Amino acid sequence: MIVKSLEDIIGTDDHTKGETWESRRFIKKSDNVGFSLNDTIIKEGTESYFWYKNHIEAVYCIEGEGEVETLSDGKIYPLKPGTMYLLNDNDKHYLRAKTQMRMVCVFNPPLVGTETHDEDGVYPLL
Ligand code: 9YT
Repeated sequence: MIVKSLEDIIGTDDHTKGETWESRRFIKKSDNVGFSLNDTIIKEGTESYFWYKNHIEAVYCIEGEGEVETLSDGKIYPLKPGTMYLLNDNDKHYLRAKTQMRMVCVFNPPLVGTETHDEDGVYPLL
């Protein structure tokens, strides 16, 4: 069994930072369980464009408020603690944080842990 706390991760190599977010990597590809799990902060007042064309991501909001918009149809879904979205069509999307949001993110295939978005909002398949 593997047991970790947020304080074990903060400030280590498993604490990855992007322009609008930071992510604490709890479970990574090296754990060999078929998915990864992150505790992610989305900064207040930011808009991010993401496209996980190589991954399926489930996102569960546990703190804060914002919205996610799917580019294909322009639909906007409000986000608040207790709301989950699943990008099951590798959906291109905008994520907007009205206040700082905290999200639990699960990826399949699992992240190696060092991924950050390229200019297309994509994570490489590592
Ligand atoms: C919700 C979202 O996609 N945030 C960007 C960071 C990513 N989820 C990650 O690497 O944890």
